[in-house]
Amino acid sequence: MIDRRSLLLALAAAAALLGIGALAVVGAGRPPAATDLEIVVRYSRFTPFEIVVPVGVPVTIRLVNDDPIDHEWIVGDEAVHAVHRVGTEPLHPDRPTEVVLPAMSVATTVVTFEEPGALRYICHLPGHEAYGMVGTVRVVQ
Ligand SMILES: [Cu+2]
Repeated sequence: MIDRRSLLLALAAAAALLGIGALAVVGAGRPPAATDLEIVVRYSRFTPFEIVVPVGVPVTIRLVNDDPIDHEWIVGDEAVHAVHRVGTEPLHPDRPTEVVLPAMSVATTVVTFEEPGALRYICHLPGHEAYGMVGTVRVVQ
């Protein structure tokens, strides 16, 4: 019979192998740039946490909040996020890059990313960014 310590060691080894496997898959190449995609919020996380989009083309993003609490999806550069971290706007006006996501709701936005590079999408409701509600948009040629 296998003792508890051996079992834990075996589980740790299996987890390490799975981690290496996941990294290998990520390293195998990014998905192609998409103009129509979906981001799901569940347990205060964005899935996927990285999207790849083409520069200069309208991108339709369906935002699905599967949580029983409100969230928001704000995409931009560091300057945009710096403002929102201290922002006092209770509700954002209609901007394609700033979407309010009430509990258990779906919203669709269309954004044209004008420059190649990396932006982030973050939920700036109190504590959510620190918890990990952060993702990356890679805008590619
Ligand atoms: Cu949130």
